[in-house]
Order: sequence, then structure tokens, then C-alpha cells
Amino acid sequence: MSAGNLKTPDWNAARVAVIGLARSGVAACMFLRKRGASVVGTDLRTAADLGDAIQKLQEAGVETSLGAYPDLTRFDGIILSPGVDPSQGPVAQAAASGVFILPELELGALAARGRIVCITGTKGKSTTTVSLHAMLREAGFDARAVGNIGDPITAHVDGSDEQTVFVTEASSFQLETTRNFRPDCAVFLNLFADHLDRHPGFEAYAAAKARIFVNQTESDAAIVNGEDAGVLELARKTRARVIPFRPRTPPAASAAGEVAYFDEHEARFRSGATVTLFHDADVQIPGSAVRANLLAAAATAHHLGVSSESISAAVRRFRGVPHTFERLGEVRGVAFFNDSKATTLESVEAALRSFETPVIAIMGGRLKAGSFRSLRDAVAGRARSIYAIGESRALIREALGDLCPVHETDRLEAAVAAAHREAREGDTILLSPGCSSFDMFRDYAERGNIFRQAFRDLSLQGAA
Ligand code: UMA
Repeated sequence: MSAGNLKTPDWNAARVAVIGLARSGVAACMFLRKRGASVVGTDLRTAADLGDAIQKLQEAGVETSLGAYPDLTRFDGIILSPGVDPSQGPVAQAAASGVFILPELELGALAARGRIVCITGTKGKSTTTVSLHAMLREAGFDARAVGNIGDPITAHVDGSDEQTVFVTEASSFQLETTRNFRPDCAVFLNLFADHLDRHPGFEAYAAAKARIFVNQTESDAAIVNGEDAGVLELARKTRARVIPFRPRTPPAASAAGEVAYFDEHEARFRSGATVTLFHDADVQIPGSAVRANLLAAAATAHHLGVSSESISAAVRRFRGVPHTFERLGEVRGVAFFNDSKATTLESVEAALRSFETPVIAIMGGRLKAGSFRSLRDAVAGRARSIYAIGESRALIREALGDLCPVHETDRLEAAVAAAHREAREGDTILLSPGCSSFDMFRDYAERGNIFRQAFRDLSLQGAA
């Protein structure tokens, strides 16, 4: 096996190490065993930390090496989980000695039948992935949402055929070590500095993401943010047909080529003729970021042959990604948004600024960085009150207490109930903590689920 024949790899009897035994690694091990490879799954954590997965792997004939890696230079190939940095330690040494390395994403993509849409960018990947998946399903496609969204592609390749569309969310970690990965449709949303703890600098981060384009050919498509100079610069690497989307300003009437944009309260796609993709009024979630992501998803769906009827039906039903500015619904005319995944103050600020109507915000937890004073502008005139939970309660009162009432509360459930008693019709109750959850909860998902349950309880009570 060598890089030269990677396009049609023969895993039968190959000796492969899979590094990292969480979601991606476990799926990759099972995928390779099914195809006859001799697999060693390895992880820096021990069996006690990794739990039931180890037994499942051993039953499938995967050898395991836990707490430390085996000698990686003795393998034909290495499959990397996204969380493993390829530039460090034994992985880098193995690569230098000629062992080829492939990310789990490409392992799956090489075996997938049908079309691969790959969505990347710094912000909005999950929203775009989930909404595009919904548009395709609405139109009756066998669409599978995989990748960074949480479900590894190697777990979803079986049973795919020429009609399947893989809607693949890809992070820089997953793209960085790709070789022949070639999406039929690359979607690039935006580009800001991120993950600089893992990548040596912005250039390296951007270069990792640009790998989405490098193997594309003229028969592929690249749907890119036409208002983001950084994205357009990277898109020069693609040979694919470039279709820009423009979330803010329509293109000049004379501009040639295909383009998606907003005009007169409609999302439109122009290529010779102009079609309406969906109407602004179809969008159930406030804010320009979600709107931009829905435009990218709709442009991609249109390119793949989805009708405007199916696109707008999916937009009308779209309530957001769980725990990410997710609209749960309304009780007594008060809307509830679950933004539990917002663990930074920047995310809280963006969430608050999405609303023009009064907001009762629930925030707090273990502050990771920054000062709640950075929220003063967004809070002033918008927040009816704040319910402060967790370790940072007093900091929130000190930073924002002169702008609106700040109620320090012990439990999230109590904060939700009190917020709802206080709310008036037309208000929004927003959980956007700006902090990690670890002082009170197992993780952000548990925090979001408790908020969701409190919302459901109020709905069931009719909360008159
Ligand atoms: N490990 C090692 N050696 C290392 C580093 C990690 O052995 O040097 C081991 C850890 O002990 C652990 C395992 O590797 O047991 C973890 O691997 P992983 O972090 O890749 O975890 P997965 O569960 O496989 O999750 C990965 C993605 N994780 C990361 O990119 C960090 C998930 O994205 C993705 O949903 C999943 O694959 C399925 O494709 C998460 C994420 O945080 C959501 N992504 C970042 C983001 O969105 O900002 C990029």
C-alpha cells in the first residue's frame, strides 16, 4: 500500500494503526476490520478511561494498545482521529519514516458511493450542515450528515449508492492531513483565526482548510462566500466551478455566472434565469449569521437539484442545531432559545445582538476568558434582566448590575421558572452562558438538556 494507490485502497491484510479511540477512531477500526485489515487501535488514555468501547473493539478483532502508542513505524498506514496533532511526537516520526497517514474523514470518503458535499469555514458549519441535510431529506434524497457534526463518516458508508449525498462537516483538523480527498461540492463559509493552539499560525490554519479545494476538478463545484476576501483567496486553489453566495449585498445586475444572494426579502439564485430559494419570512431564527448559513445551504441544495419548494419547507421547519442558538418554541408568547454551547463571551454577545425584542438572559458558569463588561453594549437597552448562575454569578452582577436587574440563582431550573414569571409577551428567554459548564454540569449538553426540560415542563403546565 502506498500513497500512489490510495484512490482505491485495498485494506485486506494491511497493518493499520488507528490513533485515538473515541468516536472517529472506534468507527475507523470497525470499518477497517470489516474490510479485512489487521488493526491496532491505540490511545494515550487507558482502558479505564475509555470504557465500553474497548470491549466492542476487542470483540471485533481489533488489537488495542492503551496508555501509550506502539511503535508506529511498523505499520503500513495510520488513521488519525481529528483530535490527534500530526505534527507532534511519534505520529510525526512515523510520517517522516514513510508511513502514510490518512484522516478518518478521507478513509470514509474514499469508500463512499454517491456524492460528497464538504462544508468548512470557521463559524456556522453545523448550522449549514444540518439545514442542508434537512433540505435534501425534504426532497427525498438519501442524505447523511457526517463528520465534525458528531457522527464519523466511516460509520455511515455502508449501504450508500450513487443516489446518496454525504453532507460532511469538516474542521481544519480533519482536512489538514488529507491527500486525495475530493469533494464533489466544497462549501466554504467564512475564515477567521481559530484553533491557533493546534495550528502554528493563521497561515497554517487557512492552508489546512484550503485542502478542501486542492483535488477538485472542473466537474466539481465550490460554493464560497463571495463577500469574504480570505475565502475568495483560498478558492483560487480550486479548479471547480465557483458559485459565490452573497449574504449582505446583491451582485451587480451585469455580473456574469451563477450567484446566490438576498434581495427584496428573498434568497435568490441567478444563473441566466433567477429563482427564489426561500423567503426571509420562512426563517424562524433571528440574526444575520443564521441567514447567511441558510443561504449557503440553499445555494448548495439548488445546485444538487433540490426544488425551491423543498428548500423553503426545510427553512420553515429549521429550529437550529441543538444547543446552538436553538429555538425551542414559545410558552405564553415568550420564546425560548437554547444556546448552551456558547461558552465564550463573544458568542453571548452575538446571540444577544440577534434580538430586537427584550431578552431575559441566563448566563454564567466557569468563566474561561475575558470580562462580562465586554457585554455591556449588547445588554444595554436589550436585556430586561439577567439570571446569573454558577461560579461567575458575582462577576456578572458587578459587571452588568447597573444596566438591568441581575438575579443570582442557585439552580438553572429555578432561573428558568423565575425568568418566565417575569417575562412579558413578545420577550425571549435566552440561555447563553458564556462560560464552561463544568462547575454545575457534566457538559454543555447536560446544561442545555436541563434548560430544554424546564421549557417542556412550563409548556405542559400551560404556564398561564
Ligand atoms: N488522543 C490520543 N492522542 C492525542 C490526542 C487524542 O490518543 O494526541 C485520544 C484521546 O485520548 C481520545 C481520542 O483521541 O480518546 C479523542 O479523539 P478526538 O478528539 O478526535 O475525538 P472524537 O470523539 O473522535 O471526535 C472527533 C472530533 N473531535 C475533534 O476534532 C477534537 C469531533 O469534533 C467530531 O464530531 C467527531 O470526531 C466525529 O467526526 C468535535 C470538535 O470539538 C465536535 N471539533 C472541533 C470544533 O468543532 O471546533 C474541531
